[in-house]
Amino acid sequence: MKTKNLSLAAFFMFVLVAVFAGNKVEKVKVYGNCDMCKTRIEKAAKAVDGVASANRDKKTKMIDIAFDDSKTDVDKVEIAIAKAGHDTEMHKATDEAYSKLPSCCQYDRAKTETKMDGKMDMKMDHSKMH
Ligand SMILES: [Cu+2]
Repeated sequence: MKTKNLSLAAFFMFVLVAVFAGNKVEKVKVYGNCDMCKTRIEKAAKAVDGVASANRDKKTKMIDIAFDDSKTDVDKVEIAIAKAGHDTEMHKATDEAYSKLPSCCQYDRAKTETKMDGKMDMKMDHSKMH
């Protein structure tokens, strides 16, 4: 009976290792506004091969990404999100991808832009932009 319990315990250990091997959860910040953004971001993350689930909290802007680290990594997921038009701390969306977002989804990225090209010119003439 004792050996049976031991082998049972060993079996469960094996199952646990098999289930959790290669599975990682990472939390990263993704910029966006509304529920449409949330859906778009999660869809982009889940489209990456190896991603099991993605859940973004609208309030904290943090996305939980569960993925198989033998197949993908956070970098790849963040690049996919950036391609969908949303900035992450590590990967910025291109202006083109950003401009394709519906206007309600064009989150405030003034700060990140300043960081990106080092432009500190606040006297920019906005009338020329329209
Ligand atoms: Cu949106």
